[in-house]
Amino acid sequence: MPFTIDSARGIFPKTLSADAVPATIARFNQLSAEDQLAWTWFAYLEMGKTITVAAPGAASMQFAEATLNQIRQMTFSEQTQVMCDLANHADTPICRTYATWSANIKLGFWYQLGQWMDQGIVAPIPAGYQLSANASAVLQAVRELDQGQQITVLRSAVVDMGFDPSKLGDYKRVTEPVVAPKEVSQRTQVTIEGIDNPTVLSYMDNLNANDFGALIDLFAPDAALQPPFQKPIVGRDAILRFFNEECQNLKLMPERGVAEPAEDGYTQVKVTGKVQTPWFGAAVGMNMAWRFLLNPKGKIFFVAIDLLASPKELLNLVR
Ligand code: ECH
Ligand code: GLY
Ligand code: GLY
Repeated sequence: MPFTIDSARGIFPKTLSADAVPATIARFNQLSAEDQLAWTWFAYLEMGKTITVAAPGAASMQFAEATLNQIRQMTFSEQTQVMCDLANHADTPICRTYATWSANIKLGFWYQLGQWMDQGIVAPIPAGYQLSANASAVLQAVRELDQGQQITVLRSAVVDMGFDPSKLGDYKRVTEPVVAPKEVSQRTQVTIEGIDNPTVLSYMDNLNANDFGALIDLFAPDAALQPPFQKPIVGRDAILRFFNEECQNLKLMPERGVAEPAEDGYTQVKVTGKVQTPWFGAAVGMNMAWRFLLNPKGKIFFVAIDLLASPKELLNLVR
């Protein structure tokens, strides 16, 4: 039987992804809006003791600027209301605007609010705020995660706030402009122990070079890409849009891998290594796996990107 996207998702089933991340997010989502905001504040402060956010590029701020200035003019109680509305997914103009933004713009927006909270320009979390017992337990849970897992929980807390985009109807997505691919002279080439497959190597190099045009050419027309803890994104148009909107300036540092024949002339490849996000740079190396299924023409039919349960998983290349 030929591969389907559904059956492809099951390649390398012994890969252990960080299930603690969706589990922690589910517990976070059960908290009240007040607790969610305070929880995020405490988690962010604690994380800040060991890692600092690299200042986001100016580009992401300009799209949120009007909303940020609007919030800046408000009274503390109005500001607190806006932040609670965002956590509550309320139907308000600001929550609707927020829903149109790309993940990176949402992160930049909260990064700015966090700085303003620090400076006393935006309503702080009240001094002496007592987290509920549940929220304290979720804070303890996040302390036990590795840094890559912690920033994944925080990212998802931010991305899921605001009005539900699927209820917006027709709308224009607000995203940062696409960066130009790196000059050929600025490009780097990965080497992966155990892997010489040209498609896999080009995937890494083109993503590192922000060359999404060359990258998408490596995919079959009916391909799918599955980001960590998400459903597959299906078809080249949707995958290219995802690359343009969410994948600029990532740094992929694959280390080792295994390639072997699969059914019907397909090839399955598993690679493990580290990934850095521009938000934290070299301060956080996320432990990742890529599980590729290449069709007989050598095009990517499926690739899953997994956040691994532990560094030990970097050495797990078994089927
Ligand atoms: C404050 C209190 C009030 C409430 C809130 C606050 C602000 C919170 C802030 C949080 C900032 C969080 C940040 C998180 C960034 C995380 C980034 C991550 C990136 C992961 C990327 C990966 C990429 C993998 C991929 C690969 C591929 O091969 C294909 C593409 C792709 C405190 C004010 C809310 C400010 C900045 C986790 C893993 C490798 C799948 C993308
Ligand atoms: N964390 C996966 C992504 O950047 O979409
Ligand atoms: N969406 C890009 C990043 O989080 O690194």
